[in-house]
Amino acid sequence: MAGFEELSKGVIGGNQAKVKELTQRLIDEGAEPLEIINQGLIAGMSIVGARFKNGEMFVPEVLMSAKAMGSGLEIVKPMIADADMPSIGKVLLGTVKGDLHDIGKNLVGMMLESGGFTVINLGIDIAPEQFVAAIKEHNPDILAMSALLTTTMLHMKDTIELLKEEGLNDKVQVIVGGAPISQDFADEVGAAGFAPDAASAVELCKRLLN
Ligand code: B1M
Repeated sequence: MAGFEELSKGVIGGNQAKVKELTQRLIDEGAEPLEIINQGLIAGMSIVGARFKNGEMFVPEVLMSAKAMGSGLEIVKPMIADADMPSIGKVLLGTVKGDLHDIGKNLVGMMLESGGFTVINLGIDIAPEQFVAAIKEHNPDILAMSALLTTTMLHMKDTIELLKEEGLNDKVQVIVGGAPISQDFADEVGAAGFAPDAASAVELCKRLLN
């Protein structure tokens, strides 16, 4: 069916009105909701992720694309039973204690959602105890922590230590990211992975769950 490619282009261009119109047109023409999501919306967002990683697209454009994708999803979601919604894993996301930066974290959350993950975004200033309580409540596959300050990044270590104490380290894989974080730091604190940007975070989560 024609139209999926046009829909992905709408997502890539961050054009909410076009994405809404094309999504509705595809539904009217009898396209399956899951096809619209996979071959149109997610296909477009995957290209956005790759271009962002290569430096061909920048943060404001990616945010526009994520919003455009969201406006298409809003239309098709009610047509799909919750059990059929494609989710390839659950990610619990938050900025660590004492840290109020959330622009990059939210971008990571949007890209993960666009990549097919269920994301529970806890917000900012999340203490190790709050991460642990949320893991017990939501049972995620992955815990993704963000830190932008050299003073707060150490709370990632505290959280991983607390997970071990609580016997949760076998149940959830921890990944870390944010401007001051490196692969060396991730190794040092015992995280399962590090992602330097939002697109890499999606790739990393997919790799860890494979
Ligand atoms: Co702040 N700030 N800030 N700040 N701030 C920085 C981080 C800083 C580098 C600026 C500087 O001095 N050059 C500096 C940190 C120095 C350091 O520790 N080494 C700094 C400072 C010092 C401070 C304050 C202490 C300033 C003060 O009050 N004296 C204060 C601290 C407040 C607090 O958190 N307790 C503070 C406050 C703020 C604002 C509130 C004003 C605002 C935040 C608004 C908000 O987030 N809602 C702010 C901002 C905007 C910045 C800069 C300018 C931009 C950060 C940003 O959003 N970048 C920043 C300087 C800079 O980075 N140029 C700075 C865009 C974003 C898309 O990138 O967050 O790196 P980023 O996310 C990337 C990757 O890192 C990665 O993917 C994202 C997308 O590709 N990623 C992950 C991020 N999280 C991930 C999680 C993952 C995986 C990947 O999961 C595994």
